[in-house]
Amino acid sequence: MTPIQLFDAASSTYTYILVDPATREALIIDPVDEQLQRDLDVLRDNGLKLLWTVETHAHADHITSAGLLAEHAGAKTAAPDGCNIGTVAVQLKHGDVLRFGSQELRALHTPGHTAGSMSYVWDGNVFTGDTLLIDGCGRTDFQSGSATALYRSLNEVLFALPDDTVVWPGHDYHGRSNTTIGAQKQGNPRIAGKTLAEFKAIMDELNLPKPRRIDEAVPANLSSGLRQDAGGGPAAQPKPAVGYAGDVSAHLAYDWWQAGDAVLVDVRSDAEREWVGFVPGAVALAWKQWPGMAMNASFDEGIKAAVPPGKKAVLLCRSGVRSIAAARRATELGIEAYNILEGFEGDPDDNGQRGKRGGWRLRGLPWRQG
Ligand SMILES: N[C@@H](CCC(=O)N[C@@H](CS)C(=O)NCC(=O)O)C(=O)O
Ligand SMILES: [Fe+2]
Repeated sequence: MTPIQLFDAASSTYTYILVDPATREALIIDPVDEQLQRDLDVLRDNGLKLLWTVETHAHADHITSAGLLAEHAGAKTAAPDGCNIGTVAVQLKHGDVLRFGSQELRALHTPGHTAGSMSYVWDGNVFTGDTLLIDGCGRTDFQSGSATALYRSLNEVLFALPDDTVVWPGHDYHGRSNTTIGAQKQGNPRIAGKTLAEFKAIMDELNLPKPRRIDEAVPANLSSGLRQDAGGGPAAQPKPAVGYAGDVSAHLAYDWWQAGDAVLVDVRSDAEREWVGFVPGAVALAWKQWPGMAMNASFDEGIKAAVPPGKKAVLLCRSGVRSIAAARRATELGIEAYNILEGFEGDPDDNGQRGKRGGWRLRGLPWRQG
């Protein structure tokens, strides 16, 4: 079987969608935030249900859309255990298997580009991230990189796969799509036939410029690409957004609601409203339900019934992420839908605790508990 290979030209990143043909269940490897809409379109056009997002490592050159895909498509997130991506549902160890339909994706720990980097084997294919590139390999000069570890991962892990295994790299900077293990064993100019000392010398002399977006990308990728820009008082104007009407502060949303211009829709789960607190008078319409956080199949019907023509919808969730997904969906249904910034509980502070940095509750707007 062959994966769907997608390309982000700005970072030369390949994203892969793997499909189980019988069930249409799918998995995505290394999705890029700026390509979220493209990837959602591919999923919809092919009738796919996304079960997993998988990272090969914490990227330095682009931001993942894993967190957003979890919100928009209901996928679960997975990443290598050694990459410090604390937000994922599953921390993968060497040999772990992810299942979609009757398909299996097997994780191989291949450190070197970064200490946590993994490659993934699926049905005669291997997705090598930045461990093995076509006639190249990932750099080892930052982010816990090690030429010695990479030499071992290439020779002992990847080159131990059958020669006809198709190699799908994490990047290509010259427009090439794939190669095979046999071809790279034979002809990869950095590694084929090289001693460890020769390989280390080659890697030492690469002198590549630092990736342009490294300072922004690495921290964002450690939380699955979900960046929360907290702070800022009551905003007077909605901020324009892509795919929905805009972002509004909690105060502006409250003013519109009180004036009768907007319907306030709380898209958190029943459990969150019950235990954390709720806004009296808001429409309760979960985007996903606990336990399991499965998508609410009656969201479309519920939002159409809740928001009469001519009124705006202002959508509230815990932190302002699910409400973006819900606002995009409501927009597709023809509703003028806004996301409420910071959500009910706000952003985590330096101790990872919510409730102390922004949010409906902290900003003094009405709510109740129990
Ligand atoms: N120029 C690119 C970065 C290119 C780069 O450093 N790529 C990394 C992967 S994240 C690499 O390992 N490159 C190996 C190579 O080019 O040989 C950018 O600014 O984003
Ligand atoms: Fe990389």
